[in-house]
Amino acid sequence: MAEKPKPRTGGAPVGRRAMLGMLGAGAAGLAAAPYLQRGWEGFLAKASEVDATGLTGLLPNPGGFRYYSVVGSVPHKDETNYALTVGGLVDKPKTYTLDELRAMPQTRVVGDAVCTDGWRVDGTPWEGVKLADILDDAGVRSSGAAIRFTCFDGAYSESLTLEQARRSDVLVALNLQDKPISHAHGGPVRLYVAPMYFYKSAKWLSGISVTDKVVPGYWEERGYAVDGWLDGADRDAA
Ligand SMILES: Nc1nc2c(c(=O)[nH]1)N[C@H]1C(S)=C(S)[C@@H](COP(=O)(O)O)O[C@H]1N2
Ligand SMILES: [Mo]
Repeated sequence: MAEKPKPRTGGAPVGRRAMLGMLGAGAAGLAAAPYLQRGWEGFLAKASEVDATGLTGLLPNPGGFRYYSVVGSVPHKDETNYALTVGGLVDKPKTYTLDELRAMPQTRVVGDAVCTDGWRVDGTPWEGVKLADILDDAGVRSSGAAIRFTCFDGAYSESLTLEQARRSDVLVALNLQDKPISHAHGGPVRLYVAPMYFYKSAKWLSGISVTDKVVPGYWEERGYAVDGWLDGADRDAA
């Protein structure tokens, strides 16, 4: 698979050592900030906001995950302002609040997170609403063939075929490792597509639109496979 080009905001690329130095300075500046209370993950999220190179994804993280975002800063959303809009080729377009998603039947999927950059976190429990249930509620029209996902970071997008989207191991996920998904991991709501590379699992999910054909997502427009199957995935599973 093609190597992921690291997003840049222009100017000369910053070397990894220089970047780590900048992070060190940033860490001192964070001492009085609430990020401290969020621990390592909060630090990584903040560091990434000040790191336009995206290289903070190279830092080790005790949880095994690395923080990715294609934009520098992402608004924080919670039950007071989160909304998931379902539309496109459906009979009943709908907008869900976070509380409405929490009140729906929850499914637990234990699966792997495998990034094309070479790191992985195996056997992680995710919980949330089956995407299939949301599609059933919306009433997908016969002309619908694929799903386009959009994100409140304002930049990322993803896609699945309708058949892939209806699998029982594809979640509109609310919990990760038995806790509400943190902002850094794409909370309060992200997609989790267990049988595919982790780039398919869009963070900060805000839109689900049924389309008549697959619209390639952010990384797919930049050379990634639209079908992101992991090696050994059961492609025919329901
Ligand atoms: N909105 C959004 N979703 C995203 C990404 C992103 O940059 N923005 N990166 C993808 C990639 S390549 C990976 S590996 C995972 C990383 O998830 P994490 O930051 O929770 O480890 O999110 C995926 N979903
Ligand atoms: Mo990734």
